[in-house]
Amino acid sequence: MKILLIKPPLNKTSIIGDSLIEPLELEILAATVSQYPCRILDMRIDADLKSTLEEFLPDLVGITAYTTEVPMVRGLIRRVKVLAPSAFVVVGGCHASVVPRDFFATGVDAVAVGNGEALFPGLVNAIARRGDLSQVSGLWHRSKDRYAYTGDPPFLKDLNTLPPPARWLTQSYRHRYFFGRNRPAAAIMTSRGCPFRCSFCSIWKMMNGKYLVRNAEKVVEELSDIQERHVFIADDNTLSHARHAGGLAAAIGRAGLRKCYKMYGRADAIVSRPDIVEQWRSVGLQTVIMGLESFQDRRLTQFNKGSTVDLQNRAIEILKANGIRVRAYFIVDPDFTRGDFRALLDYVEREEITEPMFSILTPLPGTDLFEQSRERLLLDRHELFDLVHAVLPTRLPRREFYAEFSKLYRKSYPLKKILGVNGAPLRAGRLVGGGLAYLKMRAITRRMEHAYRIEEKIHAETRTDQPGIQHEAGHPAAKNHALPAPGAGVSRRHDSAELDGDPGG
Ligand code: B12
Ligand code: SF4
Repeated sequence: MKILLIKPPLNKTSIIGDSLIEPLELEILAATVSQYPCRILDMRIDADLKSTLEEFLPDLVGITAYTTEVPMVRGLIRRVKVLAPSAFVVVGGCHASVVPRDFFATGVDAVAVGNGEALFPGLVNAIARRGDLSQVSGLWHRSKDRYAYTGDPPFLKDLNTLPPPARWLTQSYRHRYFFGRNRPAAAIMTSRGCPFRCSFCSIWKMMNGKYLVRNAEKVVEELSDIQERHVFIADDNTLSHARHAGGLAAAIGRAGLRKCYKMYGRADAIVSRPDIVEQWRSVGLQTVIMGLESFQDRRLTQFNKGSTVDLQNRAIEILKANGIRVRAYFIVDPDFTRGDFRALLDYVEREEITEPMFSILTPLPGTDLFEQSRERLLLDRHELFDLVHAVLPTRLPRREFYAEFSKLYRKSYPLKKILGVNGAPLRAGRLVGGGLAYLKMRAITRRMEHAYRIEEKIHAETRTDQPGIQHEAGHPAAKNHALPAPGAGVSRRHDSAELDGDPGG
């Protein structure tokens, strides 16, 4: 029983690309079935699907997909079905979990819902023994001309019983993974889920509202095996569990690990426990990524963020006082006027936020925001749900909206800042590195200005042959919060759906 796990290639239309992170989801899945020969093909780096299939001859091919990757993954499934007709093909991940039927037309053998650790070993064993797939919970599986649902997937209860991710399977790619200017960079998860309920976020839905943390010793053990000096902590929210965050920093300190960390953190957690921030700084915390989202309390309330602008400002001060870089994410509402764009830029300048990132408010399938705004969706192509396209109507004319959006980046990253001059003597290395970064940023902002052209092109090319975003969300985990629409991935045992479109690929 040979297993091939695939990370799809990068979208050609993707505008921002300042990181390439290891496919943790696939390494995590592979670790759960380590008794079988397994390979990971990261097509963002190695696109040679044909040779890999011909040489490895997998019995099972598992593919992961974000919403933006749906069209690409549909094509990929069809190619695998042609090149390796006898392989069982399963797709999973955060999009498959909320809109499983988006993959039915490809002829995929199964769509996995929810966290894969609990489901994958059962699925692999069932296929190896030609067993009954209806016994594997959390699966939409092909059965004659229908897809049958096997019922709610088992939810993760304890992260400490899981084996460490199978990083050896990405050994040949590892030097290529990076985050910003940190290369090579590894990724690790120390917790899963988030206790907050932001309306635009799908994470808490995916985890059924649960927030799980790992034992500090287990994390330190995993960190000790990581070769890279730069480590991106890919948790959704590391600092909100004070005991976990503090205990982890202490354990890293005791182990004497010398690494540089980047992590997500909320303003309220930072303000309530500045001592934990200090503790982390002393063990190598370099950057905190904060979803500040807005410069106005009323919008924070609207997003159900559970934070205030005052808290954010205090958190920024604490991080700066500790010499920790702040990468701050802001949401640009399609409703923005020119005045709003100006006010956001003023806020970024006033608070001296050196690494602001901007994304456009996007109702990702499975979120509360999707439920609230699905009737207003203007664009329905999956690729455009990349947070740099306005899929909802804009108040400003679209061209002007994108010009203003691009200006946010241009003005926030002037040449002087990218070169890191600030009165210090300019070294050759920094001049070259900074110069290249500046040119890259200019290219990105120019593409953003013309984002409306990309949206027109994608719409024209795909409107006729690919179904767009489904107006349905069906993750069983979301059933208490968002309303699954009729016919969507509902959670009754052995529910079924017609195969729609071409099943053969
Ligand atoms: C790190 C990260 C990134 C990294 C890339 C990571 C990578 N290796 O690809 C970077 C920074 C580049 C990035 C970029 C983007 N990201 Co991002 N990112 C994350 C983050 C924080 C962690 C990802 C991770 O490692 N998760 C850990 C793994 C274990 O979780 P998982 O992927 O869900 O996998 C589990 C299950 O889904 C399932 N599973 C997954 N695949 C498969 C396959 C099979 C066969 C099976 C059986 C099961 C299965 O089992 C896994 C184990 O439980 C998540 C948040 C999150 N918690 O996931 C957001 C998240 C994935 N990102 C998101 C978004 C929107 C984006 C961007 C569009 C944002 C942007 N404009 O830059 C881009 C899109 C990139 C693209 N390729 O299109 C959304 C995706 C929502 C969606 N519906 O697609 C998330 C969920 C955050 C959110 N706010 O909702 N991201
Ligand atoms: S946006 Fe961040 S704080 Fe809000 S629910 Fe998602 S992970 Fe939690």
